[in-house]
Amino acid sequence: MPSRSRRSSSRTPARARTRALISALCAGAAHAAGHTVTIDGVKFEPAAITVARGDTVTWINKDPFPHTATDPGVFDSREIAPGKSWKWRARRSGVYDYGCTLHPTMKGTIAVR
Ligand SMILES: [Cu+2]
Repeated sequence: MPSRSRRSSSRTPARARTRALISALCAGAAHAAGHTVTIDGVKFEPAAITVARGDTVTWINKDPFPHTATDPGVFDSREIAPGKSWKWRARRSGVYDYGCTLHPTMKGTIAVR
């Protein structure tokens, strides 16, 4: 059947165009990923993460008392209340060692590619 074969042969290029469009969108600078660090049991989890420039890191405090995510001179969440979160956008590459100003044993690292 000529009409059926024509239809099926036109399907592949359409799909390829869609795939090309999606990968073009994902390759753009505007495509930023989100990462989550959970604060639970007086620990950052995961303690070390690697993100890309432009990505966002969100700390979620699951403890029943406040914490901070602080790298002095780079970022400072101030007190994140229980059940609340705080977001930071990684704009420059580098390795950022941070901690909680309220609990000196809490340490974390963010590597920004
Ligand atoms: Cu803390």
